[in-house]
Amino acid sequence: MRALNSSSSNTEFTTTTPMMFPSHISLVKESIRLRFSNDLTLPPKRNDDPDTDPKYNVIMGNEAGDADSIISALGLSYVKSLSAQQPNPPEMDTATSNNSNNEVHTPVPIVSILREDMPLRRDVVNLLTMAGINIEQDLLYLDDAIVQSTLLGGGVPTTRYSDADAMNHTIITLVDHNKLRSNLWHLEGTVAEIIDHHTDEGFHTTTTTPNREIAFSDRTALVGSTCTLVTERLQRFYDNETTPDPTTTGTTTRPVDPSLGLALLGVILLDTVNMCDDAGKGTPRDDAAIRFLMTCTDWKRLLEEDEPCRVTLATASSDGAERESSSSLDSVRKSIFGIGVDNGNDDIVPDRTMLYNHLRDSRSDESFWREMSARDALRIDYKRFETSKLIKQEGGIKSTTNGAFGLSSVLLPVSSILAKHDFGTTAVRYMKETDVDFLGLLSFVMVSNARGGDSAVVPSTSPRREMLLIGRTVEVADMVRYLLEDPSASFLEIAVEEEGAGSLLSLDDGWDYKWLAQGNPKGSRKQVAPIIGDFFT
Ligand SMILES: [Mn+2]
Repeated sequence: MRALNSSSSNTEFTTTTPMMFPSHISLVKESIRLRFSNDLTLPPKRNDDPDTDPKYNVIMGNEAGDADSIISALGLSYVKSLSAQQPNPPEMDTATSNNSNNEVHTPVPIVSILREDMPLRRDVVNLLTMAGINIEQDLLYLDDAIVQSTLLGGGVPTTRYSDADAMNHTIITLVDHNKLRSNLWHLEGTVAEIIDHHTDEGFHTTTTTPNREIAFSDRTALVGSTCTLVTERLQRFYDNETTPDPTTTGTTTRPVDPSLGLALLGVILLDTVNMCDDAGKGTPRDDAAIRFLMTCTDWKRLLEEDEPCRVTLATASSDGAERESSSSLDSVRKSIFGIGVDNGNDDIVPDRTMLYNHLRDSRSDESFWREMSARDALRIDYKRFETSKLIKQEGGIKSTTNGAFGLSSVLLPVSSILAKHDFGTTAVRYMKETDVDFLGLLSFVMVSNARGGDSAVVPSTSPRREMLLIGRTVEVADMVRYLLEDPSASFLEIAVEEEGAGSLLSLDDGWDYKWLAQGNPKGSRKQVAPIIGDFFT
């Protein structure tokens, strides 16, 4: 029984024809499920040769688990599996390829959030569904039993291996962050690769170039999206893969799988605000990645009736509740690809503004955010940061901060957040739950500049950022002074929001809040987090 499963899972990963992206993703999950659900019931086998057992490379994004974190992990897994299928180029044959890191660890992407939180990520759900991936069946989530007990439990089942062997069987690749979250810190020694665009927190220093790619320098992200870094790897793979085409005198490159192309493109557009200059997120590297995906993806295949992804699109949500969204996705897909419009049939390319608008709207849908509970608004895009300072001494007053703070990104104006039922109590409870003494809400909304309702005129919009700080009274006052006066914070152009002067939020004694306007819309959490972190150190 075991031999059968073992050999079948081996052949699944050595196929020579590149699989579709959705098939790859669901097959990885299925093979993990088959392997571990059977093995868990088996008695220990002393004579197993650990070298013949599969080794895993768990690829995971950050704990906020936005579209970039989730899809860069899935995409990197596929790109890695493509590369592993390639034989060594001749000049790098056995004599010179002595890189022991080439040992094959099967990439296993996991969604770095709780399974129950996925429906809150409406942009991710829509994008993955359009790409033909079933978010309930095809994906492994952080809190799945199999992930907790095996992949992130220190390795494979301990009945079968010593701890050391188990560690050797699982390595971790961090995408879209560069420090393993604290509740997985026991796996710190297994982090083998980092692909990220946040400020380098200086951990896991055994990872070195090319296994440590952190595209961030001088308080600036060099790419707007980790998916751009994944796309660059995909492009390098295709650059190397160009093969002679016997039917012509030139060479041909297999086009990019359309499900992968759509997923990566969607995230890069979201993260760069469709390369909008005012938002200041996109860089030339993002632009190049967008152009590569637009031109080198086999878009036509996404629309062919008999393709697996096409079928999935029609049947992804067979369980009633989501059936309606499936058919509305179908019409979205039509608008993005201009189906029904005779465009010569040869140059089917997604309308990137349509794609961006659809994803942005599904994420920032105002009624969705307005109806969301205070707790969900806090946790939908939350990150916790730790600083080295555990006790802060200020003017002789010993504050009780533990130096950890949380930042929630929200897509509602602060005024709407404050109006949520029981927001103050909920926020303080959430701070205790996540063990932080200081919480920042970072609000980002697009405000319309257009006056009047002339539908022929495309309304212009501009980004607006605000902050809401909650913490101990002394801490909040010090933080506000620091943000207003310290030169390192000046580029954020912080001002006190006068509207918040009154008592809009009732907090317990010793707690306070402050509502701030941020003049510079380009300061996102990536810029704000290091500044607030500096305050505590
Ligand atoms: Mn990112």
